Amino acid sequence: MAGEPQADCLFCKIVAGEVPATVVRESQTTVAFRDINPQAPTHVLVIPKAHYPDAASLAAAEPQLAVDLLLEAGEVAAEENIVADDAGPGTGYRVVFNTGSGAGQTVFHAHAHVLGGRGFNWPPG
Ligand code: IU
Repeated sequence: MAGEPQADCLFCKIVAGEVPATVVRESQTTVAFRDINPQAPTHVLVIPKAHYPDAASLAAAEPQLAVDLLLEAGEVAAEENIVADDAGPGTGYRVVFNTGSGAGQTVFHAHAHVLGGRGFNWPPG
């Protein structure tokens, strides 16, 4: 059934506590943890507890959960002091949903990368 845990999914195992992760935030519907291979001083993954293979299928099935994910990404950025605004020296941050292997997706459980703490180029590589 859509959203149910998948036995072979690494991120479902992190949600279940079967695989360790450095969790920085948890809500009723989401978990945020540090990426094991960080690409920036702050590199946190925000995932829905429910299993969907990518961001689009998540948004189509449970729009409010997709909103929860984005709100949590913003909370992570605030906690990590990477929000650039008049109130602080943050660097600004990037929220990335790699979708499909050609775009760099390697784990097929929806996740937002929250990256910050350094400058970024555009277009992305
Ligand atoms: P991607 O967008 O699917 O490529 O992102 C998957 C991320 O999951 C990637 O940045 C990995 O470093 C990260 N990751 C992790 O944090 N913990 C793990 O045990 C594994 C991958 I495997």
